[in-house]
Amino acid sequence: MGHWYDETFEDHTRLGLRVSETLFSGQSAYQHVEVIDTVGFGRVLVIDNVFMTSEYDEFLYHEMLVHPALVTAPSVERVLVIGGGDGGTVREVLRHRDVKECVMIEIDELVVDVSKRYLPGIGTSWDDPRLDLRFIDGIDYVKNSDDEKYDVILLDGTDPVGPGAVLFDDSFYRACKRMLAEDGVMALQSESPLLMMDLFLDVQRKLRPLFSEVHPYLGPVPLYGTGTWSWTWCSDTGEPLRPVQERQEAIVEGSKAYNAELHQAMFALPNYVKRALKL
Ligand code: SPD
Repeated sequence: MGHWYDETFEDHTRLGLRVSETLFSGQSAYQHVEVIDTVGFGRVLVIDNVFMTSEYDEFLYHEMLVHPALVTAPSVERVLVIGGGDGGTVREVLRHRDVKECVMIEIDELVVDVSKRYLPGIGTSWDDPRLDLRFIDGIDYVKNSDDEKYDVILLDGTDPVGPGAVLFDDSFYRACKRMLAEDGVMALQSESPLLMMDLFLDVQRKLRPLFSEVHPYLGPVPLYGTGTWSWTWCSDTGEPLRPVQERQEAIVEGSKAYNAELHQAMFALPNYVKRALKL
C-alpha cells in the first residue's frame, strides 16, 4: 500500500515514512513544498525533502520551543516568531493569556497557505486578533525594523540549507538581539546533537558571545532523524529554571507534553553533550 518517502541525512542515514497519499506538491519562489498523508505520522509537511512537522508528533516540537521561553521571560506582552509557517508555534504562543501581540514573520506565503488548507489541526490560531502575520524576509526585518523591541523572540526555521540557512548566521542572531528587550528571552531550534553535533555546537558557539545565558535543552521529536532534538534558551538576565509559576500552571493544563517537571528535566544534559559543550 502506497510508497515510501525517505529523508536522507548526509547520504548515510534515512528515515522513511509510508505514504498513503500525496496531498500537495508545489514549488514556491523559495523552496519545494509538499504535504503527504502517511500511515504512521498522519499528515506531514515536507520542505525541500526534509520532514518539517507531522500531525502525530508536532506537539513535542512546538510546546518545547515555546513554553520554556514564555514561562521564564519577565514579560511576554510582545512576542516575535520568525518562520513557523505551519502555525504550530504561534498556536502555542497564543495560548498564553499575557501575550498581547504576536508578530510572525514568514518568508514563504505558500507554506502558510498549504498548512492552512491541509494541516488545520496544527495551525489553530490563524484568526486570533493578537496575531500579526507578515510575509517578509526575517533577516531584513530584524536587521532594519524600527518596531518596538520584543519580550520574547522564537526562531522556528528549517535546517541550515536553502532559504533557512541564513537563520543560522551569527549576524542574524545579532540582529535578533537588537530586537529583543534588555531582559528578553530568545529560544530557537538548534538541531540534533546526536545526528548533527557539529551543527548543534556551531549554534552554541555563535550564541555564547551574544548572550550571558545560553542553555541548550533536549527532547524527543521522532520525525527528526534519531529523534533526539535540541532547542536553545538565551537571555542576558533571566534563568531558564525559574519559571513564573502562575504562568506555567496556566499553560500546563492544556499541554500534551509540557509540564513543570519536564521543564526542569529538559535542561539536564547527557554527558556526551556536556562534554562537547566545553568548546
Ligand atoms: N529537521 C527539521 C527541522 C525543522 C525545524 N522546524 C520545523 C518547523 C515546525 N514548525
